[in-house]
Amino acid sequence: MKKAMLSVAVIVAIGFTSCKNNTKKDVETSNTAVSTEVAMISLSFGVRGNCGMCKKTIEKAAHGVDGVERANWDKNKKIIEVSFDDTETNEMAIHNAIAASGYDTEKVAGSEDAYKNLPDCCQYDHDMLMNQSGDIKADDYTSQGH
Ligand SMILES: [Cu+2]
Repeated sequence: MKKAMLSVAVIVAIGFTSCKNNTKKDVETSNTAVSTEVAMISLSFGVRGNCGMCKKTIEKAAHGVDGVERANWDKNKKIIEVSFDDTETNEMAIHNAIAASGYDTEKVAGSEDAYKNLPDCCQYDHDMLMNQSGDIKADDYTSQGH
């Protein structure tokens, strides 16, 4: 009889231990999720363009870069906001992809061949001002540091 009681106690003890282990695992998983988010970088830079079709082309080009999670071009301000995983890509890769689709960014001139193939309404003026909000100036942008 005493022996039976003892084995019940042992089983209960094992039960508690495995519960504790499960809890610990959950905590570790959520820590990993947090550190993934820290690797995301968000920034914005000037891109020339005219209309909603330009917006589609520019954003599609940005999304074509592996690691880009979000791309939103503002046709009034001539600014694109991008979020990307900096372990997978970098800012210049996004500039280059947009330039290859025919659009000037503030660091890379757009491909002339791609520009010629854009619809007439999209053939923007190469002298167009970028970053028209006044919120983001070229100087502020550079001082974001690298
Ligand atoms: Cu357009």
